[in-house]
Amino acid sequence: MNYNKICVIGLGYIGLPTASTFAMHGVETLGVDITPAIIETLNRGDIHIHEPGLREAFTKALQSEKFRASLKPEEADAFIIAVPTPFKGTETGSFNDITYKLADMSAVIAAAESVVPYLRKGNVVILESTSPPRTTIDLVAPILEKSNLKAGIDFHLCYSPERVLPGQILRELIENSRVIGGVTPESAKAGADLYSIFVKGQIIQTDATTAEMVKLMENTYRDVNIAVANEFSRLADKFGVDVWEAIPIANLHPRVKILSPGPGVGGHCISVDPWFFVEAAPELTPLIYHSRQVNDAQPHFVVDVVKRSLGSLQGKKIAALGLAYKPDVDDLRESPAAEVVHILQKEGAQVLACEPFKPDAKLPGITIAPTLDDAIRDADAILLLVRHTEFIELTAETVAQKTKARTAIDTVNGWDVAQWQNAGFHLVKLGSGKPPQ
Ligand code: SAJ
Repeated sequence: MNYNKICVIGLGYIGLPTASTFAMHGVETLGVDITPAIIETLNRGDIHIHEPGLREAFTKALQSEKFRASLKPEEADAFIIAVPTPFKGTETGSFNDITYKLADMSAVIAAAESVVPYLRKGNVVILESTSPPRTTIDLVAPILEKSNLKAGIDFHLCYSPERVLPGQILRELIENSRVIGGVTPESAKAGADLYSIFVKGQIIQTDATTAEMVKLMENTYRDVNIAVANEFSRLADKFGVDVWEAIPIANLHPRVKILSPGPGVGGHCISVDPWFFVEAAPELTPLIYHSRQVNDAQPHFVVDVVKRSLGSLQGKKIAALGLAYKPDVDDLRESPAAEVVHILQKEGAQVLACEPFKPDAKLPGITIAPTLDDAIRDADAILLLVRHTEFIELTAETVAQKTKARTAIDTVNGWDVAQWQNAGFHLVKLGSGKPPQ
């Protein structure tokens, strides 16, 4: 199929890099978003998100005169829907003794509805948003069919998940393998033709529900793996074993790949997606459910370690290093580090946080110090929550000169115990087999 013009609906972390990449590859691309401020920003040549390489890619897309941004779709050869699918704020479902979160599909519904007036025979529509199984067939197809065109007959419909890692989106969009699930094999083929414009990795064609499951399986597998790593770290503390030594040894086994323990699992993907399976079939997913519970409980576990390290939290001043959901990104969504800070404060501690990637972030109830030095100066303890390179490269001697704290708690294996002890710190490391008494 020939693609002269496409419409990308949703210009966030995935939509904007995807639209820019298509435009850079010579396809006339209309980027659509419902937020006027985003459209204004883009049309004046600026971008609203931080992602390495995105500014350069977007500038190239603009210079090629192939990219425009608008509040409304237009007729096009293909429509790509890349809008968020978070979970609903307060509404939950329940089954037996478990309560689970529900996917909020309102943005997908609105995006599909916005395409209806512009849908023509022979078009291709692709859903990229992470979605519960059968969303493409049961939710999106009926909406698009309000156009009086039939999915798989008059127009092609596919599900193709994004699988890129924040921080490496531009490179991974092109190099990663891509799965395209069609409502018919012809739809999958049409979707594969579209992405082959820039994808250099393998393009695998399958059916839409398989593609939806593949995406959820990938992130669920990672969540379950991290949950077991977190349990291993608790067990290691109990048995006097250093989990940071034990995991790399176990991983020497050719068929074992245990991920790293930490303060919990955050972000808008891994901490969210497993719930889509639980919501779809709570009776079939006890392991997935309990893994979510383990990872969600990890911030409480960290607070308990801090409490035991300091005797009590009441009135204690704690410098929390890192608020992002993972190392070297500025994304604070669903961050376990922020959750740790909230719980510490609830238990009476006074926390000053430091987030070098977003020093001016506004998180309700959390005070962010302008600099690392300000955060640690008067602290009773320093708590390392995110493995940002800048924190890992700190030397204990330098820190010792800038703070009155002599207790440090490392939840991510960022610091060397001997080095910090030599500089006069009592360093407690999560999972090191030497938990505070
Ligand atoms: N984490 C650990 N231990 C680890 C690895 C991660 O505690 O060993 C934590 C991180 O600190 C973070 C969370 O897990 O809080 C998630 O981080 P991540 O790097 O595992 O994943 P994301 O959410 O940034 O991106 C994932 C990726 N999925 C997989 O690697 C299977 C990415 O490829 C997907 O595109 C993305 O989800 C998505 O959008 O679904």
